[in-house]
Amino acid sequence: MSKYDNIEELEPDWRGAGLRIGIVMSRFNTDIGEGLLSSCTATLVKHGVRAADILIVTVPGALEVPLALQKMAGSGRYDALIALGAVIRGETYHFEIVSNESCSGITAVQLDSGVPVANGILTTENDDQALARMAEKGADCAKAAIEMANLLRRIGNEK
Ligand code: INI
Repeated sequence: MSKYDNIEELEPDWRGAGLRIGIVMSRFNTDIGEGLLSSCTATLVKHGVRAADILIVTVPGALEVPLALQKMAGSGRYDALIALGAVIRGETYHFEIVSNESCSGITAVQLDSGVPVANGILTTENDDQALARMAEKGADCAKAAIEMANLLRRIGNEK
């Protein structure tokens, strides 16, 4: 039950067995993307997701991520999706446009489709900040995707 008397609470469930996960990675900052991807896939597998149930696709940049996610969400084949990439301020004059448009597109996909999308597009001032954050961010996204897939299966089927 829960720590609140007589009130049911759905606890986070990080068991990944049987879940089908799609990952879209931006290749724009490949080293960061690969770092995000390796910690993300390792965490998915550690939590029980089968390698055969994961599909990785790559796109040129963060602005292409939402469209690939939208196509995957519409296929009905995935319980959750994960967006990975990095937008680095030092490398672009249109940092705000790329990061904001990518982020709002990713949010739109999950709200329009009902398929959860974990957002692992890092937005940083420089390479060093992205390198420092990539391992934790990739793992966080793996756990968020599993948790949200399990949560959405349970909401509406309580008790
Ligand atoms: N794409 C990124 O993923 N990260 C960036 O830092 C970046 N910068 O710096 O511009 C970036 N731009 C490319 C963009 O996402 C598109 O691929 C491009 O505009 C073609 O549509």
